[in-house]
Amino acid sequence: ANLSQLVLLPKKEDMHYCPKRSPLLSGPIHVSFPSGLTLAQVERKNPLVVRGGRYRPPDCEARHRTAVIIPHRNREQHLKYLLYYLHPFLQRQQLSYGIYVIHQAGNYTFNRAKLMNVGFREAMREEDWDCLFFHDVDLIPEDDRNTYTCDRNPKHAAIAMDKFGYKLPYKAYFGGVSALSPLHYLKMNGFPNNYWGWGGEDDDIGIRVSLAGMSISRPSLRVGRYKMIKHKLDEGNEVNPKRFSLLAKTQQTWKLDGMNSVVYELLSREYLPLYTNITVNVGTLD
Ligand code: BGN
Repeated sequence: ANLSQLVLLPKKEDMHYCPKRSPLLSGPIHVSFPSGLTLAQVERKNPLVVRGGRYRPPDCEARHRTAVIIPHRNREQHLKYLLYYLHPFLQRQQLSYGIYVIHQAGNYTFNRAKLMNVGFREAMREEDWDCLFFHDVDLIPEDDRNTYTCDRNPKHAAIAMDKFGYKLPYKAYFGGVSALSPLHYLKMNGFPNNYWGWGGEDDDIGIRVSLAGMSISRPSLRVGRYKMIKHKLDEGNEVNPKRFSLLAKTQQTWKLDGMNSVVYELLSREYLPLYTNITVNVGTLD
């Protein structure tokens, strides 16, 4: 036999792994928002998704286990469209995955970053995920070569959003969709808990990445494309006037405030057909 062929043969125990590059990828996705779409239709289109929004490829062993964490309140329409696109997208990438929606109970000011900390803890409690995607509910990926797996450094995935003309709005931008391994997440003490309302928390997270000695990895502009579902600024998520002063102090606060200090009350955990719904009381600014 040809020696080089023998050497290149996969090891027996690796035989069943999915290929390194999924043969199911199709590249650019045309994103539109069909009116009248229902969650029941999304369920029917994804027969292999099981309780809690989990999936594993049917005919090979996934190389990656990714949890998608989506902070949420009063955005049922956005969530429906995101699930409609995200489930088939992740399946084409041959990932083993789970989708977690972290729902902030009550009407107090929204706290996106703290909900991410809750999502991290509650997802890791259930399974040994090797990558977490922190995902805004209103961003739809437009190219399935934007793989939902982690890099050696924290990854900013939403680098080309339609509302910013498909380029970064500024160099340090870390908002929208980002991907961190559990090790990355703990190294930077997770995300801040004290940003209430819109703005700044993503910049804080970006600063934490570098304070923890890591850098930001990014996909190419060609594949890191997202369409944002248009909406008005939500009630209960007003622009946070404290964001500038909080950001100026990140260097002093990141080790004290974050994953090591997050306090919340878990109200419910529901295993729905398309996602795990975690409802939480994150408290108020004291
Ligand atoms: C920035 C916001 C981000 C937001 C982006 C894109 C702040 C902090 C003061 C500089 N940062 O200006 O949170 O994601 O715009 O909209 O407001």
